[in-house]
Amino acid sequence: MPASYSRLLGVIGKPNTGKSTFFSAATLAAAEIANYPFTTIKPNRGVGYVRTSCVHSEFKVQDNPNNSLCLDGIRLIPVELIDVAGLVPGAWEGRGLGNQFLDEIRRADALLHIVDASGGTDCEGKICKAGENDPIEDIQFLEKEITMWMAAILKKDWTKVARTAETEKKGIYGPLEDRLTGLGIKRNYIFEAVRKTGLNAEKPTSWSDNDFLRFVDTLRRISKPMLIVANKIDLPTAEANVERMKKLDYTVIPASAEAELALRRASDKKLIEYRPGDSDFKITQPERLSPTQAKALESIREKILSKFGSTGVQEAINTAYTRLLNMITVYPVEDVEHLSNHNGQILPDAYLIPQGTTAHQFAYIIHTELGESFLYAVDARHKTRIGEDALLRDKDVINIVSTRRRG
Ligand SMILES: Nc1nc2c(ncn2[C@@H]2O[C@H](COP(=O)(O)OP(=O)(O)OP(=O)(O)O)[C@@H](O)[C@H]2O)c(=O)[nH]1
Ligand SMILES: [Mg+2]
Repeated sequence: MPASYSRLLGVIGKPNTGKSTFFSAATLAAAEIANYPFTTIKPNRGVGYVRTSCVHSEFKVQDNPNNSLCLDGIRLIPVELIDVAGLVPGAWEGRGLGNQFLDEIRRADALLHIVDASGGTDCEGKICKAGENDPIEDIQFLEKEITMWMAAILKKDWTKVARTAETEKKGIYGPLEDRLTGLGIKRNYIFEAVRKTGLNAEKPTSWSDNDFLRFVDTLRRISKPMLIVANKIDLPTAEANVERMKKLDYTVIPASAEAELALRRASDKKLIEYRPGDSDFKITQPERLSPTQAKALESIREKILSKFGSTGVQEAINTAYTRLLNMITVYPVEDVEHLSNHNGQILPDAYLIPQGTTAHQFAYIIHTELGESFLYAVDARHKTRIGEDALLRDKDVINIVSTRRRG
């Protein structure tokens, strides 16, 4: 299986909001779920999917997926998720499972913040009266925690770093990059944060404490983009909160992780026909369902699917990839006529790659050797030759022509 251009999604939030339920629903991997805070201590890693309509129907071919799955025209491309311990206020200073949690999201490229939209858990995840907790406060506190954690990492020797950067006239980018690579933060993110905040990178000693925090907060938004999963929408107190959250400047996906988990498990047992992200399901074996199960499924249909269009779990993962990470899907093939690889498998692979990737960069993503021996690419849809600098588009089917034969 070719290495996919993989990104890691961090499933985060305060305790008891449904992170592990979301993770389990998305990956069908086992994860402990319970109605009290800090059920998860050790992180769970698993594979979920980005859902996209497969190009095989457009090309009128039968495909043989290899690095991904294809369910009746829906291509599911594997992506990695990590479910971590809950975060409580003061985590950056070590409260709760604080720093341990934060360390686990170092490698995450984007964050799914699971919020209890029903307001039924307090700021530490303990059950409270439904509607009593304000999820908007949960959003704000979590962002602050992550910013403070990043600031604490940078602050340690900031004065010295800032002074040296100025006296040696080397600028602040190199030293910042050294300290931030462990958090998956690249130099271009640092450039962007400096530009957005309008701070003087040549004179970091002139930055006030407030400037410094503003810089770190901007850097967090750029390097760890986040969306809000407004979970537990099956509960009556959630709806008004979802509407309030949507008025703020966040991407908010209403969700019921519990409903998705029930549907995925029923589908896994072949009791229903349901693909992740579908807006409805079909009961295939009514005789095998108990009256309670049948009622629970009907309630999911009525209260969630018909009302919100889906359970939101798949939509959250897709939105993270398309909107937060700006990824597109491209299908590499070795034979433009048959859309196959050298084994004759048709449309075997679907790659998630960043928008703005050129044909030549794509060759490197597939294989270093293919990048090095790149000649040109062929767009299989239009049967046209495209140059190395051509930007690939979503759902492109691309053949890379190189000086070497692969096999
Ligand atoms: N009503 C409702 N309950 C949910 C939903 N998702 C999760 N829950 C419940 O919320 C509780 C906490 O779920 P978990 O998935 O363990 O939450 P967590 O965020 O991983 O919790 P910690 O690991 O303790 O931080 C459990 O009782 C779940 O059944 C949902 O969509 N709707
Ligand atoms: Mg958990």
